[in-house]
Amino acid sequence: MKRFFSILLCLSMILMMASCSGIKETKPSAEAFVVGFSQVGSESDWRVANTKSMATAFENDDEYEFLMENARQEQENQFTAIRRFILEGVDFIVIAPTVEEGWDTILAEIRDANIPVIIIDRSVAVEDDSLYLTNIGSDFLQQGKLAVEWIENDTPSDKELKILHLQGTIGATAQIQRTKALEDAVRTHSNWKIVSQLYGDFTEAKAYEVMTTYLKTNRDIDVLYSENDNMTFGAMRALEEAGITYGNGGQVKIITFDATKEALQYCHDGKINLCVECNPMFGPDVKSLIEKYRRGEAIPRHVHVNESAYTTQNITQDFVDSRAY
Ligand code: GZL
Repeated sequence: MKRFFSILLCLSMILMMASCSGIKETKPSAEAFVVGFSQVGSESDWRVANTKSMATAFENDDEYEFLMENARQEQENQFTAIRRFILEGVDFIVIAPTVEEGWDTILAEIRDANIPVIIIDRSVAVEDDSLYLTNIGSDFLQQGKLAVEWIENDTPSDKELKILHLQGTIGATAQIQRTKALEDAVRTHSNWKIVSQLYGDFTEAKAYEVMTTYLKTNRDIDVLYSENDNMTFGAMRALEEAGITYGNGGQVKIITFDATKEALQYCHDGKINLCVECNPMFGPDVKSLIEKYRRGEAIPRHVHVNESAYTTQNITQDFVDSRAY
């Protein structure tokens, strides 16, 4: 409703101006429930699919007006967008946080403006978790554990294993938890060794750059543990250019996270050994949580999306073709 009065004020000003200039203005839908969404960026295929899922969920419903701001992976850009949402008097705010730290102040500003907020995808590390209604997203630690379990089943317990670790955006929940799963496993497997941890920022370009540099002086790798598909695609290109084989029957076994259609195709074709799913398609779930809130119904504090892991052995071409992202 806050937005109604700010729109009314804007509208009356526009109408005054229009009456002078003769410009016909379409009336903004003052009755719409306005959702302001601060998205991480467009760094990966996963993110693009998540944005599409969120936009589709709200833009097909006249009851909602959906305002999305792309932060280009910068937390400061998220703060700017959120302060604009507050000024505009949106009815609800949804945040996909770039990193976990640094959210206490802005979430308090949102609370002081009496605007409800949901955290999606990654999490925030705040003193007072009553500052947001719920966090809907993946269990990233479980994703990492699925990958570790695959390595355990695939590797004789007495074989030395050299693991190259490609990390996503440092401080993002997906990076923190996928890294924790691997580091915990290395501590309990004396024959496993992380030969290096490279920073790929969840992007193909950065991963290609750091892998190319690394492979100039290091070639002795058994497993690539890559924290998202786009970094994996960059790493595959660097491995090819260095003349190092990978996938089924190759020198380097590849483990990747997200399970986008392109990665699953590589998996089906034997070029990637394991795809751990990270489901971005939860826009409808976010909308139904908001509708529960609007009806005054209780909302769970954490909502996990269901996910699996895929190998060359357990997927078919029809399965790959059927994938939505
Ligand atoms: C996971 C999401 C991660 C994806 C990456 O939920 O936060 O960010 O795994 C994306 O592809 O960049």
